[in-house]
Amino acid sequence: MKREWLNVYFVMGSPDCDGRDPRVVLEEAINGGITLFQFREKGSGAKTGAEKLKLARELKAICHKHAVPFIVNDDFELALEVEADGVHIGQEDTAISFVKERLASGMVIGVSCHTMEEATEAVRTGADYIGVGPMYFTTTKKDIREVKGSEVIRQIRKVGMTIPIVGIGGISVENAVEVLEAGSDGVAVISAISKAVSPSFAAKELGRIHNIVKN
Ligand code: TZP
Ligand code: MG
Repeated sequence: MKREWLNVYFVMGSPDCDGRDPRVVLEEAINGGITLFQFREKGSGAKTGAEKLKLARELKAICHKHAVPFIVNDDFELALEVEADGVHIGQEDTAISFVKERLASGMVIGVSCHTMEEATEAVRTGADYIGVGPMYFTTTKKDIREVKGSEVIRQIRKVGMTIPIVGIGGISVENAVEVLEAGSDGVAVISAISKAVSPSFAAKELGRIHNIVKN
C-alpha cells in the first residue's frame, strides 16, 4: 500500500448515513477527494448476509471506478469474496496472524491500536498500517476505549516507529490538524463525512487541511 492512501480515509456503512443512500454518500465523498474507503457495516440496522454482500460489491465497484482502494472491516471472508484491496481488524477481532495466512497476496491489513504496546505488536505481526484511537470522544462507536487524544501517536513516532498511521475517533475539520501534527499520515472519519450536509465538501476540507499540514 501507499502511505498516501491514508490521507483522507473514509469509513462507512449504511447505518452511518442517516437514511441517505450509502452509494450516493460514497460517490460524493469520492468527488471530494477521499483517498481510501473502508466498508464497516455495523450498528443498529446493519445489513447482513446476502444484502451485506450486495452492498459491499456495489461500494467496491464505485471505489474502483474512481481508483479509490476498498477495505473491508473485520470480515476477511467477505474481503476475499469481493476481492477487496484489504481488511481492517480490531484488537477484539480475529488474530492478525490467522487473517494474514488467509488473505490473497497483496491484500493490505490494517489493525486498530490504542496503546504503544498494541502498536508494537501490530508491527511485529506484519500490519501494513495501524489505526490509532479514539482520538476524541465519539458516539459513532459504542464500545470505544479510553480517549487519549493524539498523545499515543506522538509516543509511537517518538520511539521511531515508521509504520503508516491513521488517527480515528471524533475527528473533524476542527481537530484534524492536531492529529496530523502528532505524526499521523492521515485521518480516518465516519460521521464527519457520512453525516455532513455535503460529504463532498467535508472530504475536500479534510484534504485541504492534510495538504496544509503535510506540504
Ligand atoms: N474506531 C475507533 S473510534 C471509531 C472507530 C470505528 C468511530 C469513528 O467514528 P467518528 O464518527 O469518525 O467519530
Ligand atoms: Mg472491528
